[in-house]
Amino acid sequence: MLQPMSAAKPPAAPARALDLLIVGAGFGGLYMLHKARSMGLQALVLEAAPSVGGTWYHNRYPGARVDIQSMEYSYSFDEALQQEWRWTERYAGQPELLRYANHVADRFGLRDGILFDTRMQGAAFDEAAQQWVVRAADGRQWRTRFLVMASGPLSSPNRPDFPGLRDFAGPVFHTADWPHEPVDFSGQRVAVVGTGSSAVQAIPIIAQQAGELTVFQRTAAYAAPARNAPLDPDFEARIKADYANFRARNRRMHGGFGNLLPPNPVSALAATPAQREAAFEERWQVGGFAILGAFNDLLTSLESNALLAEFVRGKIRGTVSDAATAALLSPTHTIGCKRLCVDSGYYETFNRPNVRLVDVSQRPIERFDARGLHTGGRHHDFDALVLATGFDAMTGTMLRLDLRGRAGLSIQDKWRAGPLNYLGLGIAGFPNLFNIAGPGSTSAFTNVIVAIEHHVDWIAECIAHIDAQGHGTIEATEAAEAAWTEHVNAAARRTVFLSCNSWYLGANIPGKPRMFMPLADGFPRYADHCATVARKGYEGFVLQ
Ligand code: N01
Repeated sequence: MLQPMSAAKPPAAPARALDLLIVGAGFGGLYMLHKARSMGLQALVLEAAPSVGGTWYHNRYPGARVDIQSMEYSYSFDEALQQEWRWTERYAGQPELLRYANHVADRFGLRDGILFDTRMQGAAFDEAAQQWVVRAADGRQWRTRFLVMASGPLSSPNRPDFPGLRDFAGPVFHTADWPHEPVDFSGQRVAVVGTGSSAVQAIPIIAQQAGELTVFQRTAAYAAPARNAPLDPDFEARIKADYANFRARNRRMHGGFGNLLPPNPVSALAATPAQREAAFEERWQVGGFAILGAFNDLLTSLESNALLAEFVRGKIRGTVSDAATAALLSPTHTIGCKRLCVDSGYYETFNRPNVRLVDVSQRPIERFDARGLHTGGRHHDFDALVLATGFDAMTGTMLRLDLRGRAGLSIQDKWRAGPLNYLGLGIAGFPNLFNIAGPGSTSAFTNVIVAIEHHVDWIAECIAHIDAQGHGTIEATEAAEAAWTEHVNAAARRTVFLSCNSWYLGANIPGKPRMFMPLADGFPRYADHCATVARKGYEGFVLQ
């Protein structure tokens, strides 16, 4: 239901009218800008940071690296780009990914369409003019027909409200907001809070530098070895010889990647123990997410999932020499329910004499003071603190905005019970607003560049259709939105993803409504669904 509120009156003096205003100059915003320009549309990007790259601009903590192979985690929209760009490693590190984003911005002449250091503060839909009026934090404003949120599903760092944290005398870093100057932990006592994907990558590197490292773990993490290596030139040449088809095959994969080693189409329960062990071991040696494809039901059957979980716990026991530490590092939840981490020497790091693990699962961090923190009846002293505590994922960035749709409906009211949307792309009450890789789409479960390219292409086609038909607005219906929300929930119920507390569910943020946010239905099915909607004249949307 639309809830009329005291409508924020749209400001009267628009600086200029755009076809498209895009929020964010990460991989989503860059491609959206390029696409819009190729269609002759007037587009502008607002970017809060001083440069492009989004996630890869901010997440520059030690060890930051993509967990999908570089040859797959890259744009496919331009043949010359994908042929000419050379990755140096199997899994690109953050500096290389940032160079790639900068290369794309330069290659396609995108910088003059981006306002850097410009944080969007809010936007209101002017119903009479059928335009969005978008405000930046510095007071500048723009009128635009379409508003595209390319602000990323993981772009608002989660900083837990630990009592006394402000009293801590040393430096405090967050993995998602890492300084641009080198951080030197040499000889220092460092504490890391959190053991998700960011921590799992940072911990082995920090441990090599720090005098002492203490890791505060609330939930143990499953990590599969990345087996990162310099990119094999023969492998690269093989893929590039047939890159378009390689990309097309990936778009038919559940996660938009992995066609080199497709999932085994057999249930783990149909295999003998020896066959299972062999299949797990083979994929463990390949590394990365390959292990989740060892059988076809590891993320849908709790029984099959438990077999893989035990296999990985066996690896942890075989790696970590101290039995008590190995036990603490061994997760008990379903594997893959929180995103599987991909590591380079994570468990091995706990064999180092300068690394300690502190369990805060039963007795949480109580308070900080100038010297460190207090938990479990004892004080831990350290010189520097790293928060690897993740993100207010999928909705955090949108909910920090003063975003108002029809009749002044705020996004906070609209999403009070969770991020209602249709196809992940549109929101009833918020006409002409599109969301790239947000809740309700397969974003979090997909090679995100595949997800981004798909969304950008769909949005571009949709705008072309609207313009060709002479319409002014497109808006999801509440009925379509309700049906889509049920579709997203039903897809999650067919998996193991509801069996643990994860950011997919909003469970990592105190007070956040519990709603399973990404679509666990697989990218090909989702893309087919979006294509069908378009083919049927944008069924579920109202075009006026
Ligand atoms: O964040 P997380 P992340 N007290 O939410 C703990 C992507 N990514 O930045 O599990 C104590 O996973 C929290 O504990 P718990 C990827 O999609 C990709 O690591 O909530 N601990 C958890 O251990 C990933 O899933 C890459 O019990 C607290 C940790 O902090 C997503 O980003 C690399 C706490 C947060 O883990 C997020 O990953 C990095 C508290 N109050 C990230 N609050 C690659 O491509 C939170 N924690 C490889």
